[in-house]
Amino acid sequence: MKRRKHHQSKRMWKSALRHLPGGVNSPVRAFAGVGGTPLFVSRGKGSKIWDVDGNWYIDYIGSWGPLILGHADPDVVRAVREAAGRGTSFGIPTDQETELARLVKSYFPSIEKIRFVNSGTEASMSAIRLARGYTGRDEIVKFEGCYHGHVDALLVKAGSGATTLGIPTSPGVPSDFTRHTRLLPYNDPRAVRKAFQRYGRRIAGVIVEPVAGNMGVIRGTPEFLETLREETRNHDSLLIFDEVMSGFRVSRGGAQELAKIKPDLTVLGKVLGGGMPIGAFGGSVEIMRSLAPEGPVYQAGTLSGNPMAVAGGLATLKKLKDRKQYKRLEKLSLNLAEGLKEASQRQGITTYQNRVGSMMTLFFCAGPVTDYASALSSDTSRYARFFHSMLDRGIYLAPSQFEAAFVSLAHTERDIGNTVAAAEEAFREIK
Ligand code: KE4
Repeated sequence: MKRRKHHQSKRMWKSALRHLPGGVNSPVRAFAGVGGTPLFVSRGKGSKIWDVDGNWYIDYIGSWGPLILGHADPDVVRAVREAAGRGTSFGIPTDQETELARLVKSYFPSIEKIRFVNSGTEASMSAIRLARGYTGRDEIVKFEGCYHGHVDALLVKAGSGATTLGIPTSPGVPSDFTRHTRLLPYNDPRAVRKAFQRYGRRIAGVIVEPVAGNMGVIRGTPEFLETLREETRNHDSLLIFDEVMSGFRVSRGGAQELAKIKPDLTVLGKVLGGGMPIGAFGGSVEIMRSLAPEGPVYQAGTLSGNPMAVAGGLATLKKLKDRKQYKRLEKLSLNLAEGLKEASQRQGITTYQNRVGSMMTLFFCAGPVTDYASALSSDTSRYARFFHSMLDRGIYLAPSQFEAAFVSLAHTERDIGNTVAAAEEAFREIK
């Protein structure tokens, strides 16, 4: 196998390190979880990306979830280009924001009103404030290994980069800011019932990834999610589903559609913008009317509902309307998962796979992986060797064991076959 050259990436990395903290604008891109020098990308098209040295890769990150249609989808690019030509931002209402709201509501019946923001973090942060303002309570419950963006009050035993970098609780967050954040183990209905018994009436809301993707992929069990719904309802707390990653991804209506559970608030992002900066949170009219300017809970944003982001979102979500798109994603993803499992078995490598639709994680442990503790039992150094062995073979996976891999509608059966073949060689190499 021809070793790939990365001279330009190395040169750019040196320069980036002089100007950007850790050389990146988001920690997980720095390869801290797998070692080595990050690649610099020059362009993407469909399922492929090209680095600045001209090497191409089949991409399973897809910008960490947004690119369910693949890179540079022609309809998305055209829509964003045309929006830009009409003006990049106004800070004045546009009808397209209302059109996107209507389209999201048609996919998420639990959402009667929605507010657009600029990132998943902003959406989670705003949903927490709204839950506290609406209920008049302070306590928020989150789960170990779940990540809801870098929100001060939620950066406790967060997943994603915070796990990859081993920062269970970030410095810079005063203990006063997390005093009202209660942490419970994921997928533990008993712990949920106990918590509500002890302080249910003080809980403003529970925020959860119904399909977790930030400790690697772990599905919330039906009993866990149903217990959350029952206990929050019985104690007049709000159930907040963070579907930034799972929304429009695991199903057109997200994890709530699969689980048939109606949360009080839903947090969205990623696919919502098709690669453009956007987030959103929404719920019943009754709750959302507490939000400024209708109600007293303040929330605002210069670029919220930005025309180019909204255009990218409309173009993306319109292409997801036909459910057969999810049938195709399921077929491709199942083939990939099966292929990887069989290859690891043939090579005698212990792996455990979690997959929900087109998001999946191959854990390097015996499993089962059902919560943060079992995810952490994975052999991260073996994952790192696998990651680099796959990279050398033109397959770009998440540079961390505690992330998800995403299949897009631009991936082909040939991509999947090539990926499984590369994995067979990589498993052999890391034995
Ligand atoms: P952003 O602020 O990064 O747009 O969204 C935060 C967020 C909220 N909720 C969930 C469930 C999320 O997965 C995320 C962000 N996900 C990570 C990937 N694990 C983003 C990648 C990164 O931080 O660079």
